[in-house]
Amino acid sequence: MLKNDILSILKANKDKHISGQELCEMLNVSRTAVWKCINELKSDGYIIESKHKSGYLLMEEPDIIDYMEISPYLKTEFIGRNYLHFESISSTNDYAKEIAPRATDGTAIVAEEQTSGRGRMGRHWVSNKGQGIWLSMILKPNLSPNEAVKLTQVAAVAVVDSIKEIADIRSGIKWPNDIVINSKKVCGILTEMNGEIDRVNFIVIGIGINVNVQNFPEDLCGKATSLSIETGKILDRKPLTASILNNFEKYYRIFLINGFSSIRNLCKEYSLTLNKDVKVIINNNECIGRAVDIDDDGNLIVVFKNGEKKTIASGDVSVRGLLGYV
Ligand code: BTX
Repeated sequence: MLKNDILSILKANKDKHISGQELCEMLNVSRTAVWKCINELKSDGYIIESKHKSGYLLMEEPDIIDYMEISPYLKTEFIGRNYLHFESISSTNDYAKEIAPRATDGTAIVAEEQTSGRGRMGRHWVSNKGQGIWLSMILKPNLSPNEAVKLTQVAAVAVVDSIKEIADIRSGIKWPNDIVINSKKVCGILTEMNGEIDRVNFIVIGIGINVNVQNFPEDLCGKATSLSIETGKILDRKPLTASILNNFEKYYRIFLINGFSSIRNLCKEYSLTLNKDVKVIINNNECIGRAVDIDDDGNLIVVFKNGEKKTIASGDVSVRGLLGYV
């Protein structure tokens, strides 16, 4: 795409002006085409100085996570290669489900803001403008529905690695779908599926990460945090977005080839739930037990006070730590 090529050249030449003529020759296009793209970039929020005789200079880039901005960091083959970016959307998961029947495997939908971001069981997910990564991926694997539910944990492992890689901070997984730092939720994962009894048509994995959020609504204070709050820095969302897609593709491939057991050790290593007392809520009944293992199917193994050992499948239950959020 010409606009992308022009932006790459301007980014690589931040110390000197590049003339319209040079751009035309480098890209083998007309002056008018270059001028049109420069104007488009300006309306996308790029501040570009245009100087008579010297040419164009990129002065400032907008803080957005569209494909042009994240692609220099993207190493995937198919995850995120079809990438749809929105200024504002109701919910990236809702949109993903709408387009999934026609979309290619690995399509990513990313928004700067969600007006009706969702958690599990219709719970609201706060998705402030430009302060997080609100992302959904459409997957079309040849899997049965009970295999597909394990993908939440595959995504969780990818997110923990990306947070370490980009923010240089250790996070952990509150089984099965939350990423937590210092006992507060920094990321939630929502996996939704469309299929038959024995076959998946498509899966949508929604990931919401609080990156530069500074303030949360009152009801989330003490429960939610952001990477910025935890590190004391404003973080660049671009490499983080790409890193999540990169790491997800890596683990997704391992999962498809070798099954969940190949990811299990990392899930256990990153787990904040294991070896803790947990309150398991099944059909409004609360039982207290100790989380002792995650099995080869991604289930949580809990030993209850009466000695009874139970296999808890995600989706069946709500698991809460007894002390604090974890
Ligand atoms: P969950 O049901 O486990 O968590 C939802 C709960 O988390 C809420 O009831 C609230 O207490 C708390 N919460 C709400 N917003 C935030 C926040 N920003 N940070 C921390 N805690 C919060 C978790 O569901 C799954 C969330 C997935 C969100 C992604 S964003 C992209 C995609 N699109 C979409 O609509 N949802 C997913």
